Amino acid sequence: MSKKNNKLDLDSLVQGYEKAFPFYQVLAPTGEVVNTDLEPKLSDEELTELMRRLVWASTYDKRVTLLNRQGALGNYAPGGGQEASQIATQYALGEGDFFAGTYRDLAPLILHGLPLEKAFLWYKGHMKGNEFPEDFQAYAPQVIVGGHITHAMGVAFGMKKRNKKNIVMSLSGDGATSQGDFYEGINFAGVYNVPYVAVVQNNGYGISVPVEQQTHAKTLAQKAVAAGIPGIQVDGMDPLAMYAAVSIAREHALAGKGPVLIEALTYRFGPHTMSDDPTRYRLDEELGEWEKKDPLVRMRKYLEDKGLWSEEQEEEVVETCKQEIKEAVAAIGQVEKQKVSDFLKNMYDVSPQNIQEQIAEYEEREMNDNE
Ligand SMILES: Cc1ncc(C[n+]2csc(CCOP(=O)(O)OP(=O)(O)O)c2C)c(N)n1
Repeated sequence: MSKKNNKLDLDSLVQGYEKAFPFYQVLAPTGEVVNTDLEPKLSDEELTELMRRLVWASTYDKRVTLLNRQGALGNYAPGGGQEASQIATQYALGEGDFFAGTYRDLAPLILHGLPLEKAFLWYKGHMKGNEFPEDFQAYAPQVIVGGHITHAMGVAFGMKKRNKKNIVMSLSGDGATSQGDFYEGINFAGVYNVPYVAVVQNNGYGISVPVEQQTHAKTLAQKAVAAGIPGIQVDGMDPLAMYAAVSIAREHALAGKGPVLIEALTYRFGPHTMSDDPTRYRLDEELGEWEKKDPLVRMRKYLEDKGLWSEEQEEEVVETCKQEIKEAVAAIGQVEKQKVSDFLKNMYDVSPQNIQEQIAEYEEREMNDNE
């Protein structure tokens, strides 16, 4: 007897998923507005301020890359190319909103209020780089991939319980969506309907692993379906689209309607970190195609057409940023060197035997170093 029961077309079910996740864009790479409905209603001053921040972040990225190569700072994960998904998203937050990003998201963390010296100490692995002012609404940069999604959801849960009129926004990479913490975080956020906006910066790679080798899903936005929350896919090279997406998601969350997942399609122009060589896994042509979508180029064009941006304004931001960095580098030069023994002492309230031995060993070395 043959078994015939082929009424269910499973393939077409899967093909339907991606159609449900349209791609939102406001500014085309040429700087033209392609979606007036989504164009954010920002004043001339607010638009100019957004551009200032994009230029500041791009300058910061180039300067810190250079300082790293000169050995003046610790390791660095460049953000160039991702300015729209990092900076325009943070710009959409309100007073008192909480920011949770990764090792790549230091520029938006600084624009959220972290002093530059703290960021530089963090790169150098100094404990003081993790000591934040008590009222600062942000976590230290997360290095455990996906680890901060559950933490961010927890803060949002607390905000809801305390009836705060604020949201939490996390920035993560595509790699984070391959982690259990990501699913647990968005699932719990959905169950408890918390004010949380999870922005996934899909830059195409988790170090050298392309997204297609991380998941069979055609979009990362569709991962929201399993949690029963809205998921949207946005042009992550478009500052206005990213600003609009986070603003809309924020309003949704503040109206008590719960979390939103935003997938930003973006690209990192540089290496994963300064110890990575992207030419070993990416083609120059691919980089060239993404460079044509540069968020700063299209935002500059948009503002120039409105008479709101000039070369002089740009130069002023670049010089200010360089000066701020120079001063911060000088300031951290005055900070006492991080002792490894203090690091070890910070791990446990009561150190186990093996850690005590290591503390003693390092204390002896540090004493000898001082002699
Ligand atoms: C749990 C965990 N596994 C592995 C690593 C090593 N690691 C550091 S960054 C990275 C890739 C992360 O990629 P993605 O989330 O896409 O972020 P991106 O670096 O592209 O911003 C990996 C695997 C880690 N830090 N944490």
